[in-house]
Amino acid sequence: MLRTFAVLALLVSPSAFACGGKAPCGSSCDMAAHADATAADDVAAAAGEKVTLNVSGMTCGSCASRVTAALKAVDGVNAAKVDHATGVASIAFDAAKTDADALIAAVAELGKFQAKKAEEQS
Ligand SMILES: [Cu+2]
Repeated sequence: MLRTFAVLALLVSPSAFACGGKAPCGSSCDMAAHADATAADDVAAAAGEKVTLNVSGMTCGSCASRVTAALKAVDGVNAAKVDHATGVASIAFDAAKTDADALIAAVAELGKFQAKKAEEQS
């Protein structure tokens, strides 16, 4: 558990970004986006409305980092966490400032990934 957290911390820390400017998937790093990623990683503990998106097109941790950074750059996002292996993006946001459609659009703007709202679990 502690180890998992350490790995996650490495993934989201710009200085520790493993690809050094060249993501393993062949796309270049967007370091500006990484620097912008100030929102929290703990979605469950964050305030606001929660939404889960399914993101397709991610092939590695660098992809997940780019999607995470794009989500966190959206005004009103309190926390975001993205898993490239499952394609699941969890976001906590202020419903007065943004909505799921804006989050989906932010992912689409990266050009490489497609997001859609996960099926509601009831
Ligand atoms: Cu990648």
